[in-house]
Amino acid sequence: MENFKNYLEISAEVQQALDAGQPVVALESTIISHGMPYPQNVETALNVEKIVRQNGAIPATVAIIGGKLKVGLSKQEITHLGKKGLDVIKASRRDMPILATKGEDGATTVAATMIIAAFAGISIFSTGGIGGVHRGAETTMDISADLEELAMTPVMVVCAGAKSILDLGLTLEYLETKGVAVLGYQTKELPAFYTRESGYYVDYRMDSPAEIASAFKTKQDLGLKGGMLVTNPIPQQYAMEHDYITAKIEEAVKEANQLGIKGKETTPFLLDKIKQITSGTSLEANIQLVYNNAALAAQIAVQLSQMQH
Ligand code: PSU
Ligand code: MN
Repeated sequence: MENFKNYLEISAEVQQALDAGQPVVALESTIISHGMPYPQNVETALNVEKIVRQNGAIPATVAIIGGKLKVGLSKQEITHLGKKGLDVIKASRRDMPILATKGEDGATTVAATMIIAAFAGISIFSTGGIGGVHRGAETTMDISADLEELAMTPVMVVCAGAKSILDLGLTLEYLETKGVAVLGYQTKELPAFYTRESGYYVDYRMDSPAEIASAFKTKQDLGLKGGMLVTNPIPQQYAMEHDYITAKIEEAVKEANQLGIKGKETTPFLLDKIKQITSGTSLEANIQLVYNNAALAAQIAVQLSQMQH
């Protein structure tokens, strides 16, 4: 037991914050290497860290670097992941032991970031969008490992909902089966990443970071395994026009099906395609919602740390 510590490398700043019981927010790195182009990816990742700090918490960007499960990256490490882009292996739960053994780099997905955050003792994690049940999953069985992780690993994930590249209805059904509560921050409607609306509803509307932190604290007290999902709508001024983005997503999904894109390639393919066919306008929305989530996650982490000490 505890052998995972041989693979874990926590930055001095993050370790000090954890030791002192200060709020810490984990951040993922697939979004850096696979989710956005260089140099916007590096710029965004660094700004996200700044926003977490401005809201009273310490940022801990997570990645696998040279086989080490790193918590808290330097600016050089973030730049390295951003420049290397798609050449960094997209690392989910199944990839972690292989990359750690071979001493390779990995950009951690929501699932892998949750695992590493939990190893470090971090319970709040902010990102853009999570993986979910893909459209057509009833035949392809393409269901993101992110959902299984939410079912078993005790980390709260703050996101802007999920893109409608997924089947949002099936994603909610899956989370329900797995016992994962989906909370809406100041909304009853599930946000769909680029838009504040989706036509689906969250399980519970919560109106303050304190309310969200309390719910999570109670889950911890009860010893119930797994995380919680907080969905935070993109700010109105950055939201995209619903019919426009829906049509573009349909186009991307159709092309992925025609090309027979499968497995871990599916999500990055769709993200990239959408970016191309919206000629970059979706990138600005993406960046803004990531900032918005980082601020909320930090505020929740601050509340949670006050409740724990
Ligand atoms: N959805 C997004 N942006 C992303 C991802 C998903 O809108 O960057 C990334 C996240 O890292 C997520 C991963 O954990 O893709 C899910 O991949 P898959 O569907 O292959 O599990
Ligand atoms: Mn998949």
